[in-house]
Amino acid sequence: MTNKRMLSGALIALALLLMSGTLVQGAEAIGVAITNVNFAAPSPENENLEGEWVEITNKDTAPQSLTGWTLEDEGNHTYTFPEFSLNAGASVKVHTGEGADTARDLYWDRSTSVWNNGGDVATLKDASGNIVSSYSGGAKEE
Ligand SMILES: [Ca+2]
Repeated sequence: MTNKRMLSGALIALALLLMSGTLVQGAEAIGVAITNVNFAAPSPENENLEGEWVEITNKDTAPQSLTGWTLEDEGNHTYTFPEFSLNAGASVKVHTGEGADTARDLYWDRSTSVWNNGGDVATLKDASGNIVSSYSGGAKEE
């Protein structure tokens, strides 16, 4: 093996090392995503706000703390997660209305709708304000 070949081999090894480092760093955030939404609760919407929700799923193999994470709409309504851990493979729904929080259901405790039935974007951010996932939905096809 020539010195030149050894050098290029070393560079490739270094590049692979850097790439895998990037993947590991981002893995925590990649595992959690908004997987479904229901922006339109049954009418009259403000009396059925438990039916308006955003579903978040942890696709990772380890539990993920969502404590201090936020969920926002396009109109800057912001829900901040309480102390909460989402188990590996589990989903949780964030309901707009009032209720008692459980492992599968969290409640924003609002008395008015957040998500626009005609189309809205839900954005999930971690406790540092980094965007983890966003989901566009609600627009009805005519
Ligand atoms: Ca709505």
